[in-house]
Amino acid sequence: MYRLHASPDSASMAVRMVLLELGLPHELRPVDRAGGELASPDYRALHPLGLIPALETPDGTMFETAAILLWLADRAPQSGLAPAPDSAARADFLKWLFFTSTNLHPHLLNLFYPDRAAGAANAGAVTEASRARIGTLMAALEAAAARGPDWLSDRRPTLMGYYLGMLLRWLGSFPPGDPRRVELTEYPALHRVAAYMETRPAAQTVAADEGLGPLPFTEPA
Ligand SMILES: N[C@@H](CCC(=O)N[C@@H](CS)C(=O)NCC(=O)O)C(=O)O
Repeated sequence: MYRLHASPDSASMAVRMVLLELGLPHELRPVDRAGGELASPDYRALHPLGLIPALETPDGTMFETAAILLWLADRAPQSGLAPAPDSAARADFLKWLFFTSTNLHPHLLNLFYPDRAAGAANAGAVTEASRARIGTLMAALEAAAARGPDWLSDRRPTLMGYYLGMLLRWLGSFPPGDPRRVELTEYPALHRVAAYMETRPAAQTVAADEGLGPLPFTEPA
């Protein structure tokens, strides 16, 4: 049995969707963010930085969203959520998974917490720099998606589809006119992937439970 430490509309969303997609029994453990639980010694024992998600597994506690997703997919090779370690597509898949987790995800977090990178006085500069970088990253990801790789399909579920769907949701969640906002319609291949992924029962279940709206990836509520 897995135990997922989670909070609505946070990075636990992708892990939760993949657990559901794989039909893996799991228990949700809501984190009391407002109550300061992330800073508590008990939570820091699960995640040294006090971040969501953390997943308790029979092999120990895991953190880092991409690592958790990859670990889950690798343990269910029949699911096809990710190319198997010995498949020809693995190299391409891995490089784009790490590209996403080490570039897009952190720059996106800078848009939400711009004071953390260089202090409150530099928050504006951090926001501007990260938003510009996100434009470059999105263009590269769009080109990768447009090549139609099996690991980022608009016809079947993939690990990358869930991970990117979540990140695209957040990029599209800023109000119209907000310079941080990303218009997903400007990235048609990624839009097609997100539009397919949000129809998956796993995505719909989490969206309903976490109040993310009927189109959680392409039209964030
Ligand atoms: N690199 C981490 C980032 C996790 C992360 O930043 N989680 C956010 C929620 S989406 C969080 O816990 N924020 C609470 C905080 O920063 O205080 C991962 O991929 O798991």
